[in-house]
Amino acid sequence: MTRACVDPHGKLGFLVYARCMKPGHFFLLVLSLAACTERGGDSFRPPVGDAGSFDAGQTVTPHDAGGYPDVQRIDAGVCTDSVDVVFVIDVSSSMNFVLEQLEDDVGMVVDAATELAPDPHFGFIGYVDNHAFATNGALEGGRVHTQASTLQSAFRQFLTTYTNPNRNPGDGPGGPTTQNPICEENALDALHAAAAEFPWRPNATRVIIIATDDTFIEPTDNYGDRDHDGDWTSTDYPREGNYPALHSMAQTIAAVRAARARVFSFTRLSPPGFLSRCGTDRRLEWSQITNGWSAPYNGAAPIPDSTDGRNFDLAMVQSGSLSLAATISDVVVESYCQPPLF
Ligand SMILES: [Ca+2]
Ligand SMILES: [Ca+2]
Ligand SMILES: [Ca+2]
Repeated sequence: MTRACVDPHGKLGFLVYARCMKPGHFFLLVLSLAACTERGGDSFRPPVGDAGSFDAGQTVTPHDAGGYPDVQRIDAGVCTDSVDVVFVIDVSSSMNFVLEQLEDDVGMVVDAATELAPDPHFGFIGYVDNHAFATNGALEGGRVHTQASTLQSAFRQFLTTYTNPNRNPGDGPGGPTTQNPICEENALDALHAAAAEFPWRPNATRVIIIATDDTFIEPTDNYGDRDHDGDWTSTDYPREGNYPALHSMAQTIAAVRAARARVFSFTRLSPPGFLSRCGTDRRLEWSQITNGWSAPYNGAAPIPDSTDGRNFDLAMVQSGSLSLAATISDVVVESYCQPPLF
């Protein structure tokens, strides 16, 4: 006899057997059936909160579905979540390859999400030392994209308008160029905006994807203060400007958690070679570019770990050994109908 938990979308969650039952096996079967009953087809997909790699043979811990008004699991056999995914992308000048890969392949992500549930919603925030939503989408004043084509246009437009001339997205297309005096980029305020300002739907599985090759600073520091002297008005290269860090990492994580979203990040696990490094000064050491993503930041657990997400190696994306779109599709599928553990 073979029993299977089948989720509402037809995926086999797990297989159990009981042909010649020994007492211990029978106990296992009872546990398995109980899990099927309690959690429907989701029960045996591995949780996505582990920052490490998956082990197909690992013991799976059921997710806690309770306690949040927008997470309905009354009938655990039926999950009717929609899918909301926001891309938060560092569009500073070393990040061309990410925008180009997304422009080429984001259709794969849209297709994977559509397979989970019809009508997925997407957003895109580009950031350097400040940020902006791409507003050429179909809904909600353009912040919500419903198809690959408008996302592709937005990735290309940000590449041309902000990445290549070193312009900050929050300054708009007419903002000053060559405006990025320290290497750290303002991921926190961009993530905070994704959490707090994207029009998430009440019953959506919510995923935030961030890609960056550096760490960030916190209030009351200022991204435009090149030499950290409390003034940001020097106009010699690399020009200063007033780009205050507005949210701490703790505030940003709190906002993501309040939005019931997960953050999956693509970041470097070690500093780039000398010739590939950001050419300006920096606040934190090169060895600290992992901080907040795959390593603690001022002693606090990194953002993906704190939001039931996971970090991936951006260097592998750059070298072509990890597909950005396939990996994003995978984490969206893994997250679907799995209430985040926090
Ligand atoms: Ca940069
Ligand atoms: Ca910067
Ligand atoms: Ca200064």
